[in-house]
Amino acid sequence: MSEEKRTDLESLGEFGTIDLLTKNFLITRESTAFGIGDDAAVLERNEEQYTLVSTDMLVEGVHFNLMYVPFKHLGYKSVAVNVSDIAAMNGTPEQITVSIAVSNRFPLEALEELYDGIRLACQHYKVDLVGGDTTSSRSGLVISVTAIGVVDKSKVVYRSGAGTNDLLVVSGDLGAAYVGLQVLEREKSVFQANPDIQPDLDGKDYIIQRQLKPEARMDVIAYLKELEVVPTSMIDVSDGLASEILHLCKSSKKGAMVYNAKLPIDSLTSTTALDFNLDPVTCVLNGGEDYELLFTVSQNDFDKIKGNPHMTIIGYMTDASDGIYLVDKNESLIPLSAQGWDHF
Ligand code: TPP
Repeated sequence: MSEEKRTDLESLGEFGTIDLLTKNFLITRESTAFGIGDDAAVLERNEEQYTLVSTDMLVEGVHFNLMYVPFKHLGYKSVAVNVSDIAAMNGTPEQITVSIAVSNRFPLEALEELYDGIRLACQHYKVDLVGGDTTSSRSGLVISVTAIGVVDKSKVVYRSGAGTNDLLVVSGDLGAAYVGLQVLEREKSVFQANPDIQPDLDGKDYIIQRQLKPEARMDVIAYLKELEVVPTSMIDVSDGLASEILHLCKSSKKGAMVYNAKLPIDSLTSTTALDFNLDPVTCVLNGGEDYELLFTVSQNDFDKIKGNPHMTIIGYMTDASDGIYLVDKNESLIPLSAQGWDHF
């Protein structure tokens, strides 16, 4: 590689880099129903069902800091974030493979704890561990999980199906994981000095829990099924709400109107954000790691969704030409841009 041909990864960003690296790969097999560009790949399985495949990697120093992340939680989280991608396709996870690159600075006991967490998540999400790889690392710990799932062909949900006027809905509450991370980062010197102290900070447990032990919202997939609602589009919220809304709009070729006042924020998230001089809405839009589901439903489903304690209508989809806006408390329109988590 010559010196003149260097392109800066930071200027491309995570998604620009993926687009560039994969642009020359064509889909050649009929069994590939959908390849790169959604939460999971979609593969032919039988007449009624697709197989879903998704991979996510957790890297020490990038995704976690072992000063305050217990190995058991790390194992659980590495499975949960992958199951979340299967959920985002309206699917059911069935199997995982786990690959780790590990330095010999870790004792076997630490890895046993990691796998305890993986096993707990396997039990919770009813998935089987069916393979993987173990190798050494000269630097940090890397955990790569692949999740395999199944979905009825008539029920698969892509990012691209949102229609104009569809309602924009999000599960649970947002911003907690990011604010939890701020608390853990602030307290990390305490954990470093006292390895016996576990992160469990008085009164701040909920947000700490959301950072250390996120759950994939398989329960929301079940609620939607009970309500007989099939979303028109869906994505999980890993990089921050703003980034995910932009993904849905881009894939569906739509605009959106999102109401700040409707964003679901837990009161502990708000008060702790303010303690850090952070705007809670900014934590929601740009924080990340909530692993909630963001989806669109037809206006006809309004009565089924409205008032449901597990989901909140935060706006609606518009034509692409109308743009993507946040409506603030003074009814001003602010163009939505993603300043969320980007790996480069
Ligand atoms: N630094 C540390 C030490 N810990 C953290 N939890 C973060 C930063 C915050 N963080 C790590 S990954 C991430 C965020 C906000 C975004 C989600 O991860 P990604 O791998 O992009 O998930 P994907 O979109 O691939 O599902």
